[in-house]
Amino acid sequence: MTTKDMKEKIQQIFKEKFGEPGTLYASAGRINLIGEHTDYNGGFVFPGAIDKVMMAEIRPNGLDKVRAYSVDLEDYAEFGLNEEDAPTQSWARYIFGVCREILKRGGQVKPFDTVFAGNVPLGAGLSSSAALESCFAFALNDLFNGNSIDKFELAKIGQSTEHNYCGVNCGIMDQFASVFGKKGHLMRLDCRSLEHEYYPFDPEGYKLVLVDSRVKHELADSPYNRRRESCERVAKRLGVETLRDATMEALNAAKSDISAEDYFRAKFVLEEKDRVLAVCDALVAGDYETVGQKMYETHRGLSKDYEVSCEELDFLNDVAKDLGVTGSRIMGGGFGGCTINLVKDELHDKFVEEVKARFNEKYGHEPNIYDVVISDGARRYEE
Ligand code: GAF
Repeated sequence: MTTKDMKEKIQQIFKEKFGEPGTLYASAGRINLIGEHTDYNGGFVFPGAIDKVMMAEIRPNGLDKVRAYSVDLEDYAEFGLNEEDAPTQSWARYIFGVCREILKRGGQVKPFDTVFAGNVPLGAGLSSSAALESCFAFALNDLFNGNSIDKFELAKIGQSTEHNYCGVNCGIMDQFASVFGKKGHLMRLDCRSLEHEYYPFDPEGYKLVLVDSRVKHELADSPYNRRRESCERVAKRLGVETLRDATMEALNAAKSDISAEDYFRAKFVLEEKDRVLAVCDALVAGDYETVGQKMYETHRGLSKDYEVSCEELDFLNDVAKDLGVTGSRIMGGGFGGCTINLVKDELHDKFVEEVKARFNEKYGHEPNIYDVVISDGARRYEE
């Protein structure tokens, strides 16, 4: 659905259910050019917000409960704002979690009515959940707190919602990208200090293409949390706070004390940390061949050492390589979802056609293809 159609649908349903109009807010899904599973290790990532959003219309209702309607799921929930009022529907827990995390920080939230929807594909690794959290964190800050909560804290409110209400022990990348996203720019984010630098991204002669395997990835209760535990065990063994401060020499010296599995997890993270920095230099130099080569290296590491790929994603990566695509890799947490591909303009149409046909032949359905437009993050939606 286009964002404009979605907005109209939300407004129509809000009017039917709750009467007087509220205020519209939106926040974006994200891509990540490179730097996967580095965020919770204190490393670097290179994300940007995209033109697919979660959008909500919201109005304080003067009642003692929040009334929320999900357009996409056609489901309604009501809940109070105390800890014991947690709703049962998992989608409503994202909204409840954001309210609770604001209240825990001494902020204000009063009951409200809301209708929301999204065109960020669910389970595709584009962070629809972070977009939802960031949309509500931004909105409730605007409506009830005079925007006194800074944007760093808004991103942390989304992240804590995942940890405390949704069972995903994620890093900060997705929420940060969704809150801080800037049109036409990727950002290099240091996940330890949260220092970030915007990089204009409009690679002349290339396109970014997402190929969605349609294998649904679900991070809650998934091996995602176990990957993080592996990293934390190794960091502890090496006597550092996070793997950001570890070196390959130290890891190799401790190899005999670490399980083979944990060793390969940590090895991937240390290599990925260096790859992000190499990609930043390559981007500044306009050297997209190096960017692409690093993307392939990331895919190999995520598949063989970090083991967060699946057959379909490896197949997509092989097809990209075979067709001469400059760079291709799994994007996001893994276990399904999309590959991100850096494709020369002249190869774009052939790539899309071939990847659809070959995937269809093998798996009996075509992958979804999304062209990427780097856009703004959380905002009042006034377009
Ligand atoms: C998911 C998580 F939510 C992020 O924090 C990050 O770890 C990512 O997987 C992998 O880079 O999107």
